[in-house]
Amino acid sequence: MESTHFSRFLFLLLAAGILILFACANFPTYLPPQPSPRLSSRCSASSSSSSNSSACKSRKIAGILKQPPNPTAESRRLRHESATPQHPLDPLTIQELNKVRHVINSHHLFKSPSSSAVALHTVVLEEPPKSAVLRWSPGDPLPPRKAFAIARSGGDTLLLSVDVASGELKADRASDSSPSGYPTMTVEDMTSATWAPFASADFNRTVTDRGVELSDVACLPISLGWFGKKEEDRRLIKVQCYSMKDTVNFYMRPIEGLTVVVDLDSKDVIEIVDKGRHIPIPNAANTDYRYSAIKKNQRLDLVNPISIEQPKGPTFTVTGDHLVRWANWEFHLKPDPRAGVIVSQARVKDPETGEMRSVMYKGYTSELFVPYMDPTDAWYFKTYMDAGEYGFGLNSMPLDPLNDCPRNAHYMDAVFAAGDGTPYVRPNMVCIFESYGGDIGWRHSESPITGMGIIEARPKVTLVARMAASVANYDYIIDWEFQTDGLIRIKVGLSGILMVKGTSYVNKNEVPEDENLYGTMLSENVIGVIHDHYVTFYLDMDVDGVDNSFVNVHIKKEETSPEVNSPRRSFLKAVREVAKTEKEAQIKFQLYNPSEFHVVNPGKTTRVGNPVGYKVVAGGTAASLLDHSDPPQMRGAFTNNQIWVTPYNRSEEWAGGLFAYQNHGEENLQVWSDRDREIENKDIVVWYTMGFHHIPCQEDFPIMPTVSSSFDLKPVNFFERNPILRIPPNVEKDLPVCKAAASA
Ligand SMILES: *[C@@H]1O[C@H](CO)[C@@H](O)[C@H](O)[C@H]1NC(C)=O
Ligand SMILES: *[C@@H]1O[C@H](CO)[C@@H](O)[C@H](O)[C@H]1NC(C)=O
Ligand SMILES: *[C@@H]1O[C@H](CO)[C@@H](O)[C@H](O)[C@H]1NC(C)=O
Ligand SMILES: [Cu+2]
Repeated sequence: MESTHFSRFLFLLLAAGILILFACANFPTYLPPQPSPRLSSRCSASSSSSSNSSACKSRKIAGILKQPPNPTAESRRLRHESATPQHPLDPLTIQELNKVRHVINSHHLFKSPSSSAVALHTVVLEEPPKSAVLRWSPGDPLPPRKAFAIARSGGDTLLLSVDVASGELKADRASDSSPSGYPTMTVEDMTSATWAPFASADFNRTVTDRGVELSDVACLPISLGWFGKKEEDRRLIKVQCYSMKDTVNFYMRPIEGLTVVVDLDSKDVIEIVDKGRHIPIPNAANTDYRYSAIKKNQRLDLVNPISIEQPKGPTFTVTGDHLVRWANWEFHLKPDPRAGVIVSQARVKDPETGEMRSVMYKGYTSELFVPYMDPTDAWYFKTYMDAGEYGFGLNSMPLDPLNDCPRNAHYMDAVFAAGDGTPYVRPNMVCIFESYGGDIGWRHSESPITGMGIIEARPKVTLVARMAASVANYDYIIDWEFQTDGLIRIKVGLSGILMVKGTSYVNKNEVPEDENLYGTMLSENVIGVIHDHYVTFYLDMDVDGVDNSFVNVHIKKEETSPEVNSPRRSFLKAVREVAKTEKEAQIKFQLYNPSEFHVVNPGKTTRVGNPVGYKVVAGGTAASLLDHSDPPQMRGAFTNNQIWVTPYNRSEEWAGGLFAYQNHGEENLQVWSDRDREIENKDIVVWYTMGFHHIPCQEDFPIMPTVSSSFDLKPVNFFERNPILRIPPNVEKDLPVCKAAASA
């Protein structure tokens, strides 16, 4: 019985880690598009009166792939094992990670016979200095390859820099630079934490007293933030458990009020609190979300199958696994265990000169902050930082072809290091695809009054790079979408499963008027607790060069002056104010005192004299309303403004601090920005926070339909004119005829 329990549960957790590493091979390996002419004509309109859906399908696959679409696990492994870096920013390869692991393990710092094995919380490329990357061009030798690692050994946290070629290792004690906090948990930390409670007879007894068989218990590792003395000087975690009897969706069956405090280093159970004995465990009915579990006669077939066809194959190429070129864009894309994905050196082609012009040096999800709004014992500490505490990339699972990404997608694997430094492959972590949702790129038609008969319209096709993280219950989808008109849209989708609270109530009408549920009744005995989500992006903008300025373009009402002699009493004008120092760029959005936020290159102007720029355009968002002295908000202080601008500094990458875990809030974006350094005509970094207030509703049960929001980086006087003026319209003859099988 025990072994069933552990194996079932281990699978859930290690799905995040090691077990499936080489096991998931059912996906195509990408190669640059070289459509075979013979095959591609089979489904083109001119000769395809006999085409049918299967003809389209076989052609399309042939257009994307040169190699068989299903590499074996073995061929995937061999490909990664022989990979060599091609670009200064390419992630560490399997060979490099093995070398680094060997250097660390054989270093005298970690070889003391008494010390327990060193745990590696991070092993990633230490990116070369920005100037070296900017100087590099294809064909040049790569700058020296280095690894940055965070190691814990004997209770100390060390920052390591390892030169891959020479094996030279430099170490710094983390406490010298960061007063508090611990590194991102390893997958092994999370796994061992969920095992730890079972070492306690008291825990076992409490669970069985609640009527749950030990073989049905699934536990989650919950970061506990920092609230004072209790969370200081030792690395801790709180473990809460669920019943997975009769459902895979154990999140809907909380053993409410049971919290086990575990020491993450020793794995000792420190405290067991059970304040929920009177609360029943919610029923399993209607909680399963798997299609295979839906009875055949209850399945909903609402829409016909759909996909997009690319008769000439995809337009993009991926060189050396990470350099993406599409239409007028070029950028470097790589998975990262903490950030998820990192987009670097995004450059767009100027249609007038053909020159590739720099837009952004580096962009990624720097931190997430998810505070729950329930101050009671089993909930107050739930104030997650999913990147710094859990690893946004570590928790990104393989994408599901056809459903997570369309059929024309290319997949990129991640190579990460486990807690002992062993490299592993996370297949299909990122997908890249061209997207056409039927939108319009630009259009105009002339009314018949003119007699001109003009109708001009262009389709909008974009390129999307996508990842999806499943941080325990919750799923985050991050899209970087590039448009041919120069716009970059960064989109966040929330889906997955709510973290719910058990209650003895089965209906709202039983709840006394003065009782606060801290959320919404979603089902019998289930409350969806109110919470926020904040996602903070690091955007090192290099608009047409490294030195940029941040301009607040105030939109102000002006009263018409009498000299103008106009019947109008007021109008709007744009007042440009260049931010000289960081504090002038701490931005809170205001609907009745609006601004545009431009990043300009003051050294470059257009033909008619405007500074070239990109603007940050907010989408739907939310601001944190928590008290600034509330401990979670002190740690999450990077959400105190929606936009910040800091001078580029290699040590300032993670908005919640390098060591976000149990950090006291003394090292984060707020603290850096309050130094009020100069930012005018300098290499600057823009930080944008997108927020959501989430008041759960019944539709979120048992799994949430995706909610999304986005923001844009949009060219503003960057180009001399509409950069896609000269693109062609779609015409029927270029497109395949794919009839539904039934009507063929
Ligand atoms: C559809 O195309 C396939 C492949 O070309 C062919 O084998 C099949 O007979 C066609 N079916 C119909 C209904 O045309
Ligand atoms: C608690 O239960 C688990 C699972 O049945 C078992 O493996 C473990 O030994 C038990 N712990 C104690 C202290 O009895
Ligand atoms: C760079 O950042 C670190 C960490 O915030 C800080 O100690 C250092 O003073 C910064 N350097 C400059 C030049 O601002
Ligand atoms: Cu939510």
